[in-house]
Amino acid sequence: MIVLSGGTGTPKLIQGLRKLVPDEEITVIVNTAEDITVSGNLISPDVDTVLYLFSGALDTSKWWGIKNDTFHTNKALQKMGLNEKLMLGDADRATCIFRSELMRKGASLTAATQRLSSALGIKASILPMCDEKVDTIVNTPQGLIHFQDFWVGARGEPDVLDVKISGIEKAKPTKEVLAALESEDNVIIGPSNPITSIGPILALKGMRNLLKKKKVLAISPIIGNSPVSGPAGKLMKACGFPVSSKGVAECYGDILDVMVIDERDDVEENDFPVKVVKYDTLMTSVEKSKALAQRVLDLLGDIR
Ligand code: GDP
Ligand code: FO1
Repeated sequence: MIVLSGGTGTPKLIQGLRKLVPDEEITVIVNTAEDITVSGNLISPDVDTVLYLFSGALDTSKWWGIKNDTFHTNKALQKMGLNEKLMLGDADRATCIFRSELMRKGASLTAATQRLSSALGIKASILPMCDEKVDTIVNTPQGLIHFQDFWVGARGEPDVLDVKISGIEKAKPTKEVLAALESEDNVIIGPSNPITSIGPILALKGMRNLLKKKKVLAISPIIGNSPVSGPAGKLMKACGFPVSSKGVAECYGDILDVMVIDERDDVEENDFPVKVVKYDTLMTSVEKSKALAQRVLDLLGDIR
C-alpha cells in the first residue's frame, strides 16, 4: 500500500489505515519541500510527523513534534538572543541532530530516515520523496520567502502571488521510491496540501508518467470552498486553481482514477473528469479515520 503524504491530513488517514493494514505493508512517500535547517540541524517536518506517527510519539493535538516534549534548549537559546525559526522540542531536536550527523558523515536523507525508522522500531517504509534539497518558496508582495517563514514566521498572513519549488528541476524520485512504485498497482494521495505537500512529489522527474500507469485514488483536503486546516486555500488561489475539490482534481490532472470528496460538498459527481465518490472525510477521531481508510481500500478493491 503506497501513500503520498504531507504532514497533517494524510497522517490522519494513515492513523486509520494502520488499524486495517499491518505497518509492514505500508509505504509512505513523504514531501520534503518544507525541510529547513534550524540551529545547524535539518528539520524534515513531514517526514518527522510520519516517523512519530508510526513510533507512537506524535503530538496529535498539533500534528507535529513529540507529545510531552520539553523546549529547554529552544528557551535557553532564546535567552541568549537566538530566536529559532521553529519552536523545536528537545526530543524532536535529538531526531534532527541524529539525522544531520548521519548526513554530515555522507548519508542521504533516505538512509538517515531508514536509520531513524529502525531506531524508533518502525516497521512501515518511510521514504523521503527525493534526496536532493528542494525548498518551497512563497512569492509575496514583500518578496520571496521560505514556506516556514511564511507559515510560522508570518503566520500565513502575507498575500501570496505565486509558489515555486526551488531545486525541483534537478530532483528525482529516489531508487527506493521507484522500487516501491514498481511493486504496487495502487497509490493513495492522502488529503494533503495539493500545492506544498503533494505538488512537490508530483513535480519530481518522471513521477507523473509513473503514476499514470497506477490506479491513483486521491482524497480532497478541501471541503466546500475551504481547507480543513492550513494555507491550502490561499496557495491554490495564488497558483490559479479554484479552492474546491474540483480545483484539487484540476491540480492532480490526468494521473487520477478516483477522487473521494466530502459528503458535505455541494457539487455534482459527474461534473468531474474522474470517478468521484462522496464520503465523510472529516477525520475528527481515529474511528472516523479508520472508516475513511476502509472506504479507500474498498474503492481500490483491496479486500481485508
Ligand atoms: P502539512 O504538511 O502540515 O501542510 O499537512 P498536509 O499537507 O498533509 O495536510 C494539510 C491539508 O490537510 C490541509 O489542506 C487540510 O485541509 C487537510 N486536512 C486536515 N485534516 C483533514 C481532514 O480531517 N479531512 C480532510 N479531508 N482534509 C484534512
Ligand atoms: N509549526 C508552527 O506553527 N510553529 C512552530 O514553532 C513549529 C515548529 C516545528 C518544529 C518541528 C517540526 O517538525 C514542525 C514544526 N512546525 C511548527 C510545523 C511546521 O512548520 C509546518 O506545519 C509543516 O512544515 C507543514 O507541513
